[in-house]
Amino acid sequence: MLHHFSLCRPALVLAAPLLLAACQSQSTQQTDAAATTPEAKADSTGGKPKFLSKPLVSDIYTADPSAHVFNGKIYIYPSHDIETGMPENDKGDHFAMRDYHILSMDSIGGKVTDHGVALDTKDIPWAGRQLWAPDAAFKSGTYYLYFPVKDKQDVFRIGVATSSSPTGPFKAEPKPIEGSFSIDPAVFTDTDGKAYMYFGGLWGGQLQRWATGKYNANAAEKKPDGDEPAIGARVAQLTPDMKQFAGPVKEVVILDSLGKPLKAKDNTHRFFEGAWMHKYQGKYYFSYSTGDTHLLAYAVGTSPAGPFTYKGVIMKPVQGWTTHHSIVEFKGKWYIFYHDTELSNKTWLRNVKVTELKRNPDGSIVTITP
Ligand code: FUB
Repeated sequence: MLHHFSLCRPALVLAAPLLLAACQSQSTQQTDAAATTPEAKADSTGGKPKFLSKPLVSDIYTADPSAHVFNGKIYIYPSHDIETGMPENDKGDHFAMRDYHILSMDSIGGKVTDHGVALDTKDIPWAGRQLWAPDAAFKSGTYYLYFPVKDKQDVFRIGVATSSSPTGPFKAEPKPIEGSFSIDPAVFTDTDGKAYMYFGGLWGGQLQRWATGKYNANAAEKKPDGDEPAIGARVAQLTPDMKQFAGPVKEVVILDSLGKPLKAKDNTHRFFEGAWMHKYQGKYYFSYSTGDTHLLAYAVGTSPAGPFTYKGVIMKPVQGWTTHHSIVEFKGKWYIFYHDTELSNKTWLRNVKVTELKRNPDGSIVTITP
């Protein structure tokens, strides 16, 4: 991940002093998203709102929302952004998150509950720093929280923690998932009950350091950028206990309309970070962030491990450098959860949002302007 303000959309000035003490609160807070978030700002060229949706919560900063429906209710597993004063750099050191808060809502547009701290870095035995984008899954009475964090050698690994409640608290396994690396785990359980983890992220997410299968700390952060195939996300099936990889880690291949793998230099289409999988009418929709071109894109395939054929843009750039999303069906409609920086206008202090995801009759996704 890299953060060039010159690449960001025009800055908005929005004063939103947050109660930072509340960020550390472990108590349950109720927030009426519609009532407490700032009003959308009018565009200077007309009366059109500047933002499509409002932040779901405004008393803490949240990002990277992974949404799931458990027991008829929506649960959101986001990153918890905080201000630590770490200087901004190309490795994303300023994303120095330390814990997770889980959010829930009974309905879209209804009250959002912040369930307080569900997992803290200090309770992960192998963790060093930077608790980035998580995901969750449920199987046989247990909720699983998957999280990327740098280990004590400053290498991103993916861990798993369990709870009997969707909101935690979660207890971390003593070691990271064997063979895991990089960031942004997204766990998808297919209709046959098999579960898969998609993961990986370029640049600050360290995926390029694993090109040979072994860790190379000296790999160039922004290469390859030429005619060679793009670096793909990774996918691995999970063991029945959901705590390990059941088989080899494979690369997710995205093909262009001619059936050729996307090239590394094709940064408006290729995978960068933030993978997500959902199934619609028997097809597998692999969606992701294009990173330095700030798009959410998708590709479709007939198998959970791919290959997938690039189909289009789900969402145009948001305010802020990073784009990260999840897609979930709730009461017959599809929704996309995403983030931007409406509350802070700082790339590392984000806020999660939701809007409806619409499709054309052929299953293609209608592009959203956020
Ligand atoms: O939140 C930290 C990182 O920023 C995530 O892991 C990426 O997907 C990007 O959103």
